[in-house]
Amino acid sequence: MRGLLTFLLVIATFFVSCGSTTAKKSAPAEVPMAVVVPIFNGDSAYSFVEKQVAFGPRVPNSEAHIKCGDWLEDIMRSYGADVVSQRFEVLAYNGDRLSARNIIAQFAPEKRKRVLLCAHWDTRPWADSDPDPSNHYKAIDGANDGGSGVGVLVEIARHLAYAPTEVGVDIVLFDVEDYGIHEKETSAVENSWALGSQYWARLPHKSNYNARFGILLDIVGAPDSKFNVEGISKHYAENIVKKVWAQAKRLGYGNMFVNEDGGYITDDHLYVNRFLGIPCIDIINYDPDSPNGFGPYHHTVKDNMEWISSETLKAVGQTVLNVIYNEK
Ligand code: AHN
Ligand code: ZN
Repeated sequence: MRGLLTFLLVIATFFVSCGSTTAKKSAPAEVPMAVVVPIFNGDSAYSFVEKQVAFGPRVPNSEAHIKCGDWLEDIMRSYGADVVSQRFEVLAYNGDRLSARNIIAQFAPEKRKRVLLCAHWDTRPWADSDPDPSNHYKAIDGANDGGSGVGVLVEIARHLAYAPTEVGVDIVLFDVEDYGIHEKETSAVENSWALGSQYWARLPHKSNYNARFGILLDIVGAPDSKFNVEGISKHYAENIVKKVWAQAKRLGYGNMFVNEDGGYITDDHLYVNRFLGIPCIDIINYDPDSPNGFGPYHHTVKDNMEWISSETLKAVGQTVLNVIYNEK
């Protein structure tokens, strides 16, 4: 009897200990897998800005505009995007009839969970803020205003080609953002800015298009840039501002992405929020306390490659990469 009891006890202990050992082994890991985020190359982004500027000012109806649009479609395709362009005619505030093209580069279009990244690729036809009046009707290079946001997005696309994100990504390059009312003219036309995004937000490339959130990049290339929290972004998408600013801080860019209110800018994200209801923020170098809000080069003939810093492009690009690769 005693012998049997001891035997049963030994057997029981064996099973219990086995059981617990097995349970320990198969328990799910407590620490989540770290996400591998590609390293954004600021020099590569810089070269994509340079490339755009080399076409000349990308003013709608110009040869440079057509050529740059073709290049953007080609390079996005070369990175594996499913590219669809929206071609349309639009009437500017001054009666100019413009041939416009929104370029939509879809990565993993079959995925339901999506993130929208956007920038405008056209450039302003007039340097109407230039200190020299003889420049007020000259076109600008738009290295920073236009070129920088697109340069960052092309560099992001280069990474999406070989390192897919968990969510699908749509890179939308808006046309005719910068054909708004000339500073020295008066016009009763409302909403003269951001005509391409107004078109797309009313009639997206896919019916029932949706994305969890959007990030617009505008004027993101100047050295020593500061990105305040833009008002429309905070109004419609404060949690996205927080998500993006937190990533920037983690990466050591907290001095650039500051938690200060930065005024309200009528930009492409307004219509994405208003017409599509997709919470969309604007990362834009605008400081209401500085002499003209934007930098001294803004809408002048000085908006050229001299105002582009690969360090700033890197800070913005790495931040956005970290956001999209962490999205589940
Ligand atoms: C305003 O100046 C009110 N909106 C123009 C936003 C803009 C122009 N972004 C780039 N260029
Ligand atoms: Zn502009």
